[in-house]
This record gives sequence, structure tokens and C-alpha cells, in this order.
Amino acid sequence: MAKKRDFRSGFVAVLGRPNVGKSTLVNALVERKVAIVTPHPQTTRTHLLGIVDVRAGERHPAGQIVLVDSPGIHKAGTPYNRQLLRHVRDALEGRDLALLVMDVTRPAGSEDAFALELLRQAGSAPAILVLNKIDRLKDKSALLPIIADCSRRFAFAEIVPVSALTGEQIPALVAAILAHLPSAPRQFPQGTVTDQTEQFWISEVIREKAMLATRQELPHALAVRIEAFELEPKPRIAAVIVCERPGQKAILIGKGGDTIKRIGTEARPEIEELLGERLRGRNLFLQLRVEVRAGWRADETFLRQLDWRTSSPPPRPAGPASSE
Ligand SMILES: Nc1nc2c(ncn2[C@@H]2O[C@H](COP(=O)(O)OP(=O)(O)OP(=O)(O)O)[C@@H](O)[C@H]2O)c(=O)[nH]1
Ligand SMILES: [Mg+2]
Repeated sequence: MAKKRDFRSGFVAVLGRPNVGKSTLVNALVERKVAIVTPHPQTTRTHLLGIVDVRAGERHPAGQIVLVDSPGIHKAGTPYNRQLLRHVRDALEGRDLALLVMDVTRPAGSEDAFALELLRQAGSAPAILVLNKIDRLKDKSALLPIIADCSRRFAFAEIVPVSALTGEQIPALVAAILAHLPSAPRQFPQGTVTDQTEQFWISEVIREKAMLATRQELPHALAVRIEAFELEPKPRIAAVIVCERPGQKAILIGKGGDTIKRIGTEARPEIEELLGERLRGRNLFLQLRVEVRAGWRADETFLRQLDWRTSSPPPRPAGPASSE
């Protein structure tokens, strides 16, 4: 039984190669969608926080877990990829604990080895190995050789098989994380779930829907920027979906505007849910347009504009409902 007054808190870097389910895991732990998820690798492009307030349980003390989601670890070739890797290193820096996420349905590869190397470079923080996607294993005994192999390669503090998708073993992971966090007061006010701005989250939801609507190289050529965000006199958000070539623009718009319409239809309810009471029952007018911007991934100024940490403050929605 955990001591009643013990409270654990700290920063937990979430690392792993692309597509292993890091963002799905963060969302499962926070029990809210703080990070977008798609079947395409390299969905996450920055590091962002998912914050979990945990009540004391039978097997763990109370605490606040500050998860740092990060882009998938891959060999950095282009300047754009190097920037993603910088976000991974930022996610790791000075953390109390690291979660290395692996996909049990895919054999360990060079990117997993590279992830272990980053962990070693990051110093002495303990690391938990999270073996994700166990819902896809017909026979759970297939985990045994994976666990044996991974324990040979790194001195993990714990190894926890989970399914971020179904929630299986997530409570066990919460207990394992808390066991390795220091006794410390919470880092953020109770109820805080993330550090990203509302506008950034909205642009991410639109990017998720656009990525889900497209395939091959197009999902990676997309960026989204919010151009207008107002609640009065009418709730209206205008956003631009940026791609790299005119052919991509045509695909995004679709026949008779079908595709861009679908992107808007899928994004709107999630944005409306976020805005909640501030809509006062009114419909949100979501205006999407597509712009071609060749080589945006090499354009440092544009990349800075996309990141809420480096862009100038976004427009604040006006109106009494949003004042604090
Ligand atoms: N079956 C199964 N699928 C999962 C699980 N976790 C994640 N996925 C799927 O794996 C894909 C990638 O998930 P993400 O959470 O975006 O993966 P990620 O590691 O954040 O990927 P990047 O941001 O690109 O590095 C999505 O299609 C998820 O639905 C799981 O536990 N089981
Ligand atoms: Mg991700």
C-alpha cells in the first residue's frame, strides 16, 4: 500500500522510432487527445506535453506525470529531419524518466538501436521500455524473446507490454512510471493537460484530417497555419493547408472540392468540442484553403511560424465568452 502523503511528479520523455504509437500512448495516459495520430510515420513534428494527474491507488502513490511526446527517431539526413531530431533531443533533455516505445509487431531495427544510443547519451535518467501494440499479438508468449533481447541491450528499469489502442496494461504503466518519479510537488496546476496553444492544437487537428485524406508522400508535404480565429460576431476559423506542388493542391481540393470539404467536416466537430461553451450553441464556420509553397520544409522562417513556441502570439479570439 502506498504511503498516503507521498506525491510523485516529473518530466517523462516519450521516445521511439516513427509510428510505434508514442502519441497514441500519450493520449491514452492523459485520457484526452493532446497529440494527433495517423497511420503515417513522422506524424508528430515537435515536442509537446501531455499532463496526467493521478490519484493514489492500491499500487501507487498520487502524482502528476508530465509526458513529453516527440517526433519519431530516424536517421537525420535533410535539414528538416535534423530539426525533428532536435525536438527529440529537447524532449530528452533533463528529464526524470524516459519511456522508450517499441512496436512488438515489427522487428527491432537500426532506428531502435539509434534510440538506445540517444538514451545512453542523455545520461543517468532511468528508462522504461514500453512494448506497444500487444493487441496485435495472437500469442503473448511471442513477447518473451523480445523482452530477453531488449534487456540484454539496455538496463531498463522496467519492461511493460501495453496496448495504447485498447488501454490494456495502461494502469500497470502508470504505476511503473510513478514508481520511478521523484517525490516532488506537481509541476503544473491541476487539470492542465498540455502546453500547446489552442490555435496550434486546432492546426494539428486539421493536419491530421488532411494526412488521413491523402497518401504516399503527400501527408509529409503538408503543413497547416491558422489565419483567423474569432468567436464574435460569429465563430470563425480560417486556416491554410500548405503543400509543395500544384499537383498536390489538386489532390487536396479533390473533385468538385470533395476532399477539402471532407477534411473540414471531419475536423469541425473536434474543434467545436474544444471550444465548448464558448460557441454558445452556434455553429463554427471553418474556412479552409490550400496554398502551394515549394520547399517549405527548408524554409526556417516558415518553420518557426508553424511552431507555437517560436511564432509570434496568435490572434486571441475576441468576445466576452473568451475573456478570463
Ligand atoms: N493495433 C494497435 N495500433 C496502434 C497502437 N498504438 C498505436 N497504434 C497505431 O499506430 C499508428 C501510429 O500511431 P502514432 O501514435 O501516430 O505513432 P507515433 O509513434 O506517435 O508516430 P510518429 O509521430 O509518426 O513518430 C496509428 O495508426 C495508431 O492507431 C496499439 O496499441 N495497437
Ligand atoms: Mg506521434
